[in-house]
Amino acid sequence: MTFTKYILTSLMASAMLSTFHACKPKGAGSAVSGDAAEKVYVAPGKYDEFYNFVSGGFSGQLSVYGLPSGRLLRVIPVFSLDPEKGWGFSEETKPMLETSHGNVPWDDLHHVQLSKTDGNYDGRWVFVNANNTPRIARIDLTTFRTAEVLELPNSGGNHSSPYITENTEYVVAGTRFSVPLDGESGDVPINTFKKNFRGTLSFVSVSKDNGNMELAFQIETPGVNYDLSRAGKGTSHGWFFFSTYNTEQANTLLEVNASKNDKDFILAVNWKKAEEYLKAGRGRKVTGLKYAHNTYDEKSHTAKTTFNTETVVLKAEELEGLCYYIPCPKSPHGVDVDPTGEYIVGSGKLAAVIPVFSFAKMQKAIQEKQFEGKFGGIPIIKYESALYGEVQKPGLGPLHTEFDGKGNAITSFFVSSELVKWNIKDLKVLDRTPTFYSTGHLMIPGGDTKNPDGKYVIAYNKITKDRFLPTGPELAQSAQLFDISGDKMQLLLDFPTIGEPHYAQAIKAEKVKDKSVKIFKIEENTSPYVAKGDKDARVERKGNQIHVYLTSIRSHFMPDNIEGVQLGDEVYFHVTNIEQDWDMPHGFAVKGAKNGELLIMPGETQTLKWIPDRVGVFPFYCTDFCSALHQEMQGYIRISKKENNVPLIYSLGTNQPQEKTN
Ligand SMILES: [Cu+2]
Repeated sequence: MTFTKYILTSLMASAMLSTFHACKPKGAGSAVSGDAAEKVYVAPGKYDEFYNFVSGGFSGQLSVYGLPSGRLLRVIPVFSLDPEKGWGFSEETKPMLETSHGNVPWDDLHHVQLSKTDGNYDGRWVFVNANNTPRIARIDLTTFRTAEVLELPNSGGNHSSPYITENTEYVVAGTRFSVPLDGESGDVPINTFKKNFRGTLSFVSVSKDNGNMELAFQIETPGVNYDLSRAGKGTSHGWFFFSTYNTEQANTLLEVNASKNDKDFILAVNWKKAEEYLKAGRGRKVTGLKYAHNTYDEKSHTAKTTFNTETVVLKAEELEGLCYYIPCPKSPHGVDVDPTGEYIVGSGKLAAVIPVFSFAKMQKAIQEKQFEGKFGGIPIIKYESALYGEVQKPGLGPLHTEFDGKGNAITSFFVSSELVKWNIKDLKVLDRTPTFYSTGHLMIPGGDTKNPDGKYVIAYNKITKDRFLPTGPELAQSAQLFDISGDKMQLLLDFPTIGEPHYAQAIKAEKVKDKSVKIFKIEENTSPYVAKGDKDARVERKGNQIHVYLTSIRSHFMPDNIEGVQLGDEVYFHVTNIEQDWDMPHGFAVKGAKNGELLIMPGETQTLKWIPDRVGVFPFYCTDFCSALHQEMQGYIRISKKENNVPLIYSLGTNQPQEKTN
């Protein structure tokens, strides 16, 4: 087996090398045809047609591009500190990074899912996953800011996530790493994987009114690795499909030991049935857990963390009709459902074919019990009984498939570094085009919905040797845009990305753009630290805490001279931006602060904590260029020795009150 694996590995390696060599001669020069520039040119002052939400991978953030131009519009901080926006640095945003492990300042953001109504994007929210410390975040598309983060218990690497059902009933997360469950002792020998390690699938409900997430239930399964997943839709609505690997249940040298089986599984879950079992009280209540739920309130402009302690677990092997395995060659990555919901495509990253399963055949097989035994107590449907057919000789290393809405699928191939278009009905390959290089995920706008917009496909490439000007040892990973409106895919554009672009989604701009919040109304600001106008601006001492209630407006802070603070004090700058004008944030920074800046939107209050470490006079200033007199937007705070007689005073413009200050 090991020998076969090594042959396979070297075969792949040589295929990858030959891909590089084979592709280079027909590289950028010849791969781009004459009208490409015209097709991606968005004239100055014009808007793009799509918003493209792209995973930032190990940056922990989400980036937003315009399509077709590839212009970077915004980086939305989610799981990682972002000094540019003060995310995780202001007192108000710190709770958003809270977890059962404490404040975690980073994560690995892989997948992006736009909220759906009736199987189509509704433009309300984007959900993203944290792969390292398992979490799901919800970004509000009126503010383009992270509104909520929910930690997941009983999970070890939240990779198969955050996939969404047809009406955003649930955001679903399968654990990448099986682990001993949180409620039980995890202090077990690692080589007891088969006995003690379990896989969990988390179903997180989403409120239709405000998007709030709650962990509704988890399904406990045998210990395997979950990779990706997709909800059924249309005819298969009510089902969820998860790709698994390491069905060998290895706990060491997975590159060999988890690649032994010819087939792993797609796990089909009947989540409507799960709801019935829950109602019937068949779930097991698990207590003594700890997982964080962080929410950001745009009225108080403040995040809070609550810790949950319970969940309900359904044990798959004990509940008939809940789960079925479908064999799938070989270590599948993508499991993708076509726009009708009838066809389920498995992309085995070590497989030589692409299997397409039929939902109708699968249902028939279940009814007729066409099983080939069980795995961990869960029935395995016979491969042929669920199979619609195989795409033959598609390429090497299929990873992920999306749909063009015209009866075709496009699959990305990492090893042979290409996109391959094939017909869903007759499974014939129609077209193939090289990518530069080694594509992971691909994306068609709406490509996982009932109504894809089959105009473009984007390949998200892992390797970009020779595509951009050299920038030292590391080169930006890239997005590569192709026109798919004709029979042949046409390369249009490369653009660099932030971190590692795993998955991405794109939505028509008109579904989002008119809902954009432009300011926060100052009269609706309920922050306990707001200063709604200069009359509220003040400095107060509470023990060793100094609370500075600052207002900012073009082009001054009120107050801008502060004295009477002493070493040992903690200073809290509560800055309210009292502007009520779109695109008019102010920043705030103070010398020596072991912190980021604040970036405060119009009508918002944010707080910077600063512990002075020496005596002196310290300037603070606005960091975001706001007016012709931005350079004048500054102030001073004086720090005196402990036990002095400098009174606490503050002023703007008047040097009042005229206290004597030694
Ligand atoms: Cu300013």
